Amino acid sequence: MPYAYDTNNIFARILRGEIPCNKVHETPHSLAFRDINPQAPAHVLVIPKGAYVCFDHFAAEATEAEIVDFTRAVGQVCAMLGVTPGADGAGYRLLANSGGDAHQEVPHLHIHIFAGRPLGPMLA
Ligand code: IU
Repeated sequence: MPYAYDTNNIFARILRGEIPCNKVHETPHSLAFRDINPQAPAHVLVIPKGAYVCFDHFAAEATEAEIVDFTRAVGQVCAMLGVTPGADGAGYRLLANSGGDAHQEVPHLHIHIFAGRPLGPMLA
């Protein structure tokens, strides 16, 4: 089944500049900004600029340039936040809710980066 992308979802509107965001990083194919309802001291969302609903949509249809750019952007944000794993115990968690069972609220692919405190064991 083809993916139906809602061009009026909130992240599409952020990408069009219709709604402001607290930008952390931008690359040719990706944008990173602070989550408005942070669940950790550092909580950043990284989104592709392309119109992809969820992770499997992106994995199936994004160009290799988009995939490389997006992957690198996530890593760059982790480095910018100073949370890459090291001897000090720093680290981060990546999460991409996709679809109803995962409680995806915004139908534009976004990777959550959580960091800045011990995050505890993985939730099911
Ligand atoms: P989810 O993975 O789709 O459930 O997460 C959506 C996230 O988008 C959630 O953490 C919201 O706080 C966040 N968010 C935002 O940062 N800015 C917004 O304008 C809206 C939601 I609406």
